[in-house]
Amino acid sequence: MQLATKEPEHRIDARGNAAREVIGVSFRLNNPRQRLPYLVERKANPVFQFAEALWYLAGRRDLEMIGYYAPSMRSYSADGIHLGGSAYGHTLFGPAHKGRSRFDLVTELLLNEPDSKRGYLPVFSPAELADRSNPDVACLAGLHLLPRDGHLNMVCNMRANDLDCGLLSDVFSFTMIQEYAAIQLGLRLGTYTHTIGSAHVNDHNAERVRRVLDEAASGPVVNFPFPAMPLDTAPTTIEHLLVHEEALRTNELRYTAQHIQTRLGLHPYWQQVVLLFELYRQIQHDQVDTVDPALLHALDPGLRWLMTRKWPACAA
Ligand code: 5HM
Repeated sequence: MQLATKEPEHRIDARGNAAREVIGVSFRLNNPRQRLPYLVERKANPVFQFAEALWYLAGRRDLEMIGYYAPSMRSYSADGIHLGGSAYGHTLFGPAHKGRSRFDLVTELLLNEPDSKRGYLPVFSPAELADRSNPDVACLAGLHLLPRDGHLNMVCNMRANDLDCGLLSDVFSFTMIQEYAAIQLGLRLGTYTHTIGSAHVNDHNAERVRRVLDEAASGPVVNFPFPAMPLDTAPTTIEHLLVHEEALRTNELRYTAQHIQTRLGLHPYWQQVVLLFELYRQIQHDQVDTVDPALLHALDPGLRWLMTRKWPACAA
């Protein structure tokens, strides 16, 4: 990050975005579960992070769901209904060969030969370049799953990454996909390696990035342990969660913390996500000045820390 702001290798202006760039950047997370930064200058939005991860895991590409959590994504949709290349879950979990997805093919391969080097999930497709006006060309080239010594390691290859806007949510969602894949393969979570071709910061974000870096460097660093995804997480878990997600997104239902904790039949890990969706429903649909404090109280301390900083109605 420091490189792209203080000592850029290049100045680029692709598609009207003036940016500073460094070519060929990579880093590794030894504990990919610690996927969220706790910084006041770069307020992560856990509601969006979980919504995006679930949208991917469910193989979706509809703007209706993801646009509710990130209205800015509407501008990436060519038809106002679907996302294109950035609907990574649709590419990974949708049918690819005789009704089986890329994810199915790779997990079947790795169950039979864990040492394989072939467990690659390609995402970027050359066909995306055929239309010069395509607003949404996949930034993710592919994800490489490498089971070794009982752990599932993953290498992520990105053709391009916006270090201010894209990186945070990409690392969150891809490590969630990694953890989900580890569970399906009966493995423990290994390392996560992120590689970027064009690592850049848009000029209009450079000042904020400088403030984020100053905060990270000056400390004290706030951190909260992120719990492990339950080992029984399966496609049906994602479907079940998304039934509640939709009911809250469309304002058809409203939940109390107690209802979420006692009536939905969800593991406490996933209850946290429904608590976030209900909080967001209160902010978006009820437009409350202050959210229900019982919901905030029921959140894990790390998620509460982020929500109270991100949303004024949670801080009141
Ligand atoms: O012109 P281009 O298609 O490269 O612009 C896409 C921009 O979105 C780039 O700045 C890219 O780095 C950023 N991006 C990202 O960082 C986009 C997506 C969605 O595919 C992403 N991460 N996941």
